[in-house]
Amino acid sequence: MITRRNLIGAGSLLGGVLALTRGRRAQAAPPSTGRNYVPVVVPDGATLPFTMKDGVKEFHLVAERISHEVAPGMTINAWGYNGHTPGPVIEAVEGDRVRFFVKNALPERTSVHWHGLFLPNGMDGVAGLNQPHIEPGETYVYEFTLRQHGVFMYHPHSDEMVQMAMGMMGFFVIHPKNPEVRVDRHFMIMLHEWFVAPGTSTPNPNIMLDFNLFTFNSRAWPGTSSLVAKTGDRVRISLGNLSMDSHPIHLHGYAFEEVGTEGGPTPRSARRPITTTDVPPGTTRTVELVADAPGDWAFHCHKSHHTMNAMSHDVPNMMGVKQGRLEDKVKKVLPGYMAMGENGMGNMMDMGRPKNTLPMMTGQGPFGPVEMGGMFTVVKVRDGLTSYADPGWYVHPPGTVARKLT
Ligand SMILES: [Cu+2]
Repeated sequence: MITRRNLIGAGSLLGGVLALTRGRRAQAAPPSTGRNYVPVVVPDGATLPFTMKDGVKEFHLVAERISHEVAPGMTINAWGYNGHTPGPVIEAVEGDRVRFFVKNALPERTSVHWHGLFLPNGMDGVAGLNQPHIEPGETYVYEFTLRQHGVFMYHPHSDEMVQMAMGMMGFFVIHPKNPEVRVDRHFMIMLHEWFVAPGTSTPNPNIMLDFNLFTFNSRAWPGTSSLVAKTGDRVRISLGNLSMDSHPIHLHGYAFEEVGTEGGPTPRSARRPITTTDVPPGTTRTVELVADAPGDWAFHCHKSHHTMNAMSHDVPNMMGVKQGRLEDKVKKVLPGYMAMGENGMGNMMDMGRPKNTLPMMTGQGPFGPVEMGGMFTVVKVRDGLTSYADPGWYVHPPGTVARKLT
């Protein structure tokens, strides 16, 4: 069977000439304010450096194949930008004139769409519609003025089904020229879902529904870094989604307000306290809270299969079924067979599994196995921090931990 997957890694290396993107030239660049903002924090990721040239912020993006560690024990053949999936976060300020040099080092053509940005039509990046495709080996330049602020994204608009499934996407943060509030910590988390068949290492872009790997910044628990804040910090968390499903992201111990989407800031009159924000495909959601409750607070997608790593979804449902020695008998005819436990699956994670495949539910906490995977991390809030390095597990005040009675 011929599938799109067969094409991954098999593209032709067409030579190309440097071409400039067509489009109207915008008006002269305003004087740049440079870096007068609190930079975002990208757990397990990076921000994109820039250089100033005649009042324009210049950025370089290279679309390329990368080897990416999802968590210790699992590395995949992904596609991304500048060695990263998701690509590095672009940070700039409302009013900036920006110029992007995009080099295509992929085996197939690409383009970059600036998702949510107000810009000249010829800079919008839909290959074929707004510009020619960027062929392998070519470099294109995009240039425009940032006329808004908020949390936006960038991604290919050329064979985007394959390229996004392989990990090509990133945030584009435009800080306000005149910020309303000062934020102490602004975390960026790109949500994504993949299908990597157990025992293999190349994502399959053909999958439409049954994904088996769910990630925060292309990392799966227990490979996700904690989000660390000091008690009293004003914390912002931006979530972005270019996957095939919505992801309702939930924080324990707090209520937060949604302060912005990929369309811009949410008016104050429209904000309400919530504990879960649904992030549909093609959107960003930015939530804000004051970190006034110390502890280790779980932060995760609330679709329960999205906080698990790969499994065989074909296992029969054996909940409550007395299985006796059935599994041994079935294994004689089906050597790979593993029955679902009759009391659940929580104690089954020590069993063998294919190479380069994470345990389905894993991670150790201070009280035992956490039994999570995928889109899961921990917001760690502590009094009197002098550094935002991971502070380790929370030490609970005496008498504040649930205890065994009988
Ligand atoms: Cu989800």
